[in-house]
Amino acid sequence: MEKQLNLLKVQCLESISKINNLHDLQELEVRYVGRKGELTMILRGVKDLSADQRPLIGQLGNQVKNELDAAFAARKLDLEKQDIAKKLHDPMFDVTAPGPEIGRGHIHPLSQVQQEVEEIFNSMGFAVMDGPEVESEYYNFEGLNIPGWHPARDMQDTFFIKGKEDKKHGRMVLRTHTSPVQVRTMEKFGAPLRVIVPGRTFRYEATDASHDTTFYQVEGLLIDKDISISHLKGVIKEFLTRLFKKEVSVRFRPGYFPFVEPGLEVDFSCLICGGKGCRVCKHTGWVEFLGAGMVHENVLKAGGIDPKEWQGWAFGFGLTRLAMMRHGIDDIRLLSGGDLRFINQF
Ligand code: FA5
Repeated sequence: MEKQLNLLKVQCLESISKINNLHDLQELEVRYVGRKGELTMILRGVKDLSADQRPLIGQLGNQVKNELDAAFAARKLDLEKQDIAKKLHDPMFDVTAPGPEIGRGHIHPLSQVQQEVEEIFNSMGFAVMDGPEVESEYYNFEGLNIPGWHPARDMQDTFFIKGKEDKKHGRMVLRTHTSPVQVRTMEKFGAPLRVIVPGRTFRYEATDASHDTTFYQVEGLLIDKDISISHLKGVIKEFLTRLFKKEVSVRFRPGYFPFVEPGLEVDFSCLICGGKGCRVCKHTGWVEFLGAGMVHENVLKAGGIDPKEWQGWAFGFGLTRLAMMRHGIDDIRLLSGGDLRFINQF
């Protein structure tokens, strides 16, 4: 077997040196060192050798295999270099031709909808604001008329950040809504105000087709003189009509949020099932779209605005749910699932 191995090595090395194209080299490699190649066949006999012969021949077999692998790799590199050199001297080879196209990314469907929302509100005179995702308890709750003892805190049970605490602002939380930016903008700019605040929000929630622990909202805030709910209705209807480019049915219900008085819940007809009922609208035909109402006087005061002189309304809607409607997506979790087969459809 030792002789067989040495003979095979000499023959293979000689054949490698004579090969002058990559295709033949690959065939030769399969013939000698492939899974069913000659070397493998010889080595299959090792198990039948005597106990003292087995390690010696086994070792030689490995050595031959390593030498042949190295010889194949070296010859492959040589032939590739020759190939490139040949191409460069070929008058028909265009060195300036572009290489293979590099795959390009595209804007995430959520960001696409966010851009559309910003454009529509911009055109109605609203500025786009931003606020911190890790927020103080004060701005997320107290400043919005939700003190620590208030039962409404339970509606937005949330994630607290360990370790950071400050006397005035309390603990730090992952904001549960974009509403904290209401008091922040009032403090910074005073009245009158016309802003929207798109951003990421977090809740301690069990997930399902329409609920996630991380989702996007858009806050709207308008403070001026002689402002009423009818202005809110007009703005929401105009916004939805422009966004969906068709009449969407909107329904107003009384709602409770400690930072508005009176408070409203606004739903729109489910565009996934056309109002017939599906798992996204929980078989009701309506999708919970936004919470809204006239800004509570305690919130105006927290923002340094005199409630006797100014009024306003605020709303907050789920941008993620809007993106689902816009693109007919029937499970919210797909949007942050990172599956390229899904995301590349947009
Ligand atoms: C709020 O978050 C209030 N801050 C809205 C508000 C602003 C009311 C200003 C009054 C004045 P609510 O918890 O209902 O309200 O959430 C608003 C929207 O966020 C919902 O209508 C829904 O579209 C979306 N949303 C809420 N929870 C989730 C969730 N877990 N996953 C996805 N979207 C959600």
